[in-house]
Order: sequence, then structure tokens, then C-alpha cells
Amino acid sequence: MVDAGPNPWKVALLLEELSIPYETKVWQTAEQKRPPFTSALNANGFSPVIEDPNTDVKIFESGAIAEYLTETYDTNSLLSYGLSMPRERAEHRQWIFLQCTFQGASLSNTFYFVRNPNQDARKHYVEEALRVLGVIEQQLQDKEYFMGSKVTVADFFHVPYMWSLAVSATLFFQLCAKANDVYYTQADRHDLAKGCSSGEANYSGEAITPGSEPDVGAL
Ligand SMILES: N[C@@H](CCC(=O)N[C@@H](CS)C(=O)NCC(=O)O)C(=O)O
Repeated sequence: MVDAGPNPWKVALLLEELSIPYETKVWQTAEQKRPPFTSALNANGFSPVIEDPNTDVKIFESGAIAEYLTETYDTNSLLSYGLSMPRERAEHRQWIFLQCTFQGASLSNTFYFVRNPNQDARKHYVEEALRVLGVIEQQLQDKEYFMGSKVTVADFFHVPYMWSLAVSATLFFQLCAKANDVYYTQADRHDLAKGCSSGEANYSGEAITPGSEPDVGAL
């Protein structure tokens, strides 16, 4: 976990409630942004991360950790729902995803700008988008898809946002160039899914023109 912030506590609460023994390692925020944290634990440079010696599983992102912990250790469905209750299982997950993607993200960003009122929001978000794209690019550097040679939900989930980058091309040309390298060529080459061609058709009005990018770093 990191020295401050709510996300690691979500995992600590689950570990406590499920009576899973654990050891905690605290990292300073700056330490999380460089190896060995980024090379061994989370290339994205955030906490929480768990390492489970029982299974050798190592994962980041609190939502993914919650799913892993409940599927592996909540066998009596104390805090979650098993496969025998598909409706509750799915509905329960939607609230976890809402927390991770909307509640957590919007409150974090609100706190950030309340604490740093003079920060340029546009610059902040562009830089963060570039950073995250860099993490994705690194993950895909030596493999066809997020999980290696198998196309999965993770690939499908990332692709439509790359299309929407093309729509905002004026601001995000540089991002689009990366998206182009990482995604468009892959989708073309591997015929990722029927959905790709229909999605690309929707966004085809905005051509990506590498070489005419503004300097996003200067924004
Ligand atoms: N989406 C991530 C968010 C993780 C996150 O924001 N972690 C914070 C601690 S609460 C962190 O590591 N902050 C370090 C930083 O801001 O650089 C998750 O749910 O695990």
C-alpha cells in the first residue's frame, strides 16, 4: 500500500473481514513511480497491489483484487455472491465497478484540484492520459494482446476509447499516434472482432495524420 490514500484500505478491509492473514508493505508515493515497484509490482505506479503466496498471483487495481480475493477466499459468500446467484453476483459487481471508475476517480480528481487550485486541469489530464497510454504501450510491447496471444475482454474494453481519441484529434494527436501504433494496426492485422470494423466506421471521419501533431507536452 501507499503512505496515503483510500484505495489500499479497501483491500485491507476485505482481508480483515475474510480473516485472510496478510503482511503489509508501505511504499512512499515517489517510490511507487520507479523500479522495483513499477518493474515488479505495478507498471502503472499505484497502490494497492497484492501478492498471494498461496497461488503466486500478483495483481493491481483494487477492483480486480476484490474479485480475486472473493472468488478465491470468500467460499462461503460472506461478502459476495457465488455462481449460484448470478443476478446478485452481477449486480454486486456493478457497484464495485461504479466505485472504482466513478466514485473513486471523481472524488480523487476533486480532492486533487481542491488541494491544488492553481493547477492547470487540461495540462494535468493530458499528461495523465499520455502517462497511462505509455503504461499500456509498454504492456503490449512484446505481446499481441494484453494477456499475450489470446484476445480477451481487456482488449475489447481498451479499443473503443482509442477510437474516441481519434474524434478529439485536435487535442490528442499525439495520443492518437500512439493509439494508432498500438491498436489500429493490431486490429487490422488480427481482425480483432466484427465490432472493430463497425466501430472504426463510426469514427472514420477523423483521420489520424502522424507528423502533424501539436506538442502536447507544451500544453
Ligand atoms: N484505480 C486504482 C486507484 C489506485 C490509487 O489511486 N491509489 C493511490 C492510493 S489511494 C495511489 O497509489 N496514489 C499514488 C499517486 O497518486 O501517485 C485502484 O482502484 O486500485
